[in-house]
Amino acid sequence: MALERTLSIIKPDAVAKNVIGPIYSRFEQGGLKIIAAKMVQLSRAEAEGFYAVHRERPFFNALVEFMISGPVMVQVLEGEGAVLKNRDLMGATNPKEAAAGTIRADFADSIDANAVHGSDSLENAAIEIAYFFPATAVYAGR
Ligand code: RTP
Ligand code: MG
Repeated sequence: MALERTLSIIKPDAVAKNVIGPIYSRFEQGGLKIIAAKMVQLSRAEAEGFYAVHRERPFFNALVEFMISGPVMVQVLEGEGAVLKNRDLMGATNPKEAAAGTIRADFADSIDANAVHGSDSLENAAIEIAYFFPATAVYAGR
């Protein structure tokens, strides 16, 4: 497996629930290193741009409204096979279907308020990291 980077977002529901710390522990216990992070309040345009691939989906407006409903915590995670590893730690999109012990099983309320976002491919990870972080903002001094 290769060393990869992926983009993670702790969504407004989980920030409001005060569970950034426990979610960060899941990443770290899963072997992922947080190499950049910032808390941001997304504008509507930023949320729409970030989720542009879903523009035609019926849930798009609800997704954007939710993502701008409060601050989010955005981070770059690095580790062996980080993209899939993070998706495994997150669990299924719908928390009702998420495996026990996953972030969504433990911290998400619904398919809309589902605690975390994670890049779904290495290609999208590079696009999403660049969307939020200039290269100089990512810690590279391992
Ligand atoms: P994410 O992008 O946030 O990491 O979530 P995901 O890959 O697991 O799911 P994705 O298919 O990319 O969908 C993005 C977000 O849209 C909401 N969604 N709602 N009502 C629905 O059928 C539905 N499907 C997706 C979820 O909040 C999902 O995280
Ligand atoms: Mg997705």
